[in-house]
Amino acid sequence: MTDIDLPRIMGVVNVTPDSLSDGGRYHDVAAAAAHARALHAAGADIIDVGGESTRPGAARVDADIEQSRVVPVVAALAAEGITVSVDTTRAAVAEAACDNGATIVNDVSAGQADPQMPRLLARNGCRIVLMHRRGESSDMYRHAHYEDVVAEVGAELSAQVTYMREAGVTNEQIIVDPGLGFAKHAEHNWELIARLHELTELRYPLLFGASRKGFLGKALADADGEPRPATERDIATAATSMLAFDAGAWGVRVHDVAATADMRAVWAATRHARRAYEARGAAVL
Ligand code: PMM
Repeated sequence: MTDIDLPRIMGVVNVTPDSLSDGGRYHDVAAAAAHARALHAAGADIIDVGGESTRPGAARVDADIEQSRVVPVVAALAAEGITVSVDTTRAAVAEAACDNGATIVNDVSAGQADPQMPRLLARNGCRIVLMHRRGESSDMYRHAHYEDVVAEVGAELSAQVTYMREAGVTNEQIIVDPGLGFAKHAEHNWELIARLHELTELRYPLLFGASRKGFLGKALADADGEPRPATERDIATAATSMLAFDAGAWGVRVHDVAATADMRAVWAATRHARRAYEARGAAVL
């Protein structure tokens, strides 16, 4: 079945020694590029290349180290016709990646970390993922206090959209992301999932990333309360991604692309059947 408006699968490639679930595995260019090709072959529409870990408590790496990790991988993949996003909060890294073929900048600070980011994007026309977070990775749980997490995430994303628009970034460039796990405790993540459709009212494409995150480990804890390890959270991840598709997400950012692609095939077939049924119903009426 071909369906041009299927939600996208963004496959994660962390070229870092210390990311949450795959740190260290793809720490050189050849290994990272090979992994990215495998994800693309498994059904990823976009490959998200990151060179700096964003896990809670992670220390920052130097900009030139980050750039030297991501740019060769971005260049290799883009040269093969693969759509590439670069997971960075730094305008210099984003610029180098876009100059080497990346077409999306995935900024987990939503443009807050680097004042040069909005102007760069206004100039080079790359799409931008504005992800919600509060504080930096090193201190984000201090800011995990919400009266109404969905309303506050929506309002804070809207403010970042305005900030970008004022610098000349166009509506068409913007993608928003609720930032599961970033300055959010488990109950906040679950409420965001339960009410995700409310964020589609922002009228920007919505990216959703629950892949292998800690709140899934907690939900899958064993009888002693020991959280499920990160690499054993992919079935739960696919379940959350399916909920995101149903809520109208534009795409999901995941580590296990093969499982997500299978899930998407099931979801698309079901949607096709629902639409066919509705069309039949309309004809009868
Ligand atoms: N999560 C991580 C990193 N980058 N980007 C977006 N847009 N959304 C996310 O939820 C997100 C992200 C952290 O996960 P990882 O360390 O497993 O890549």
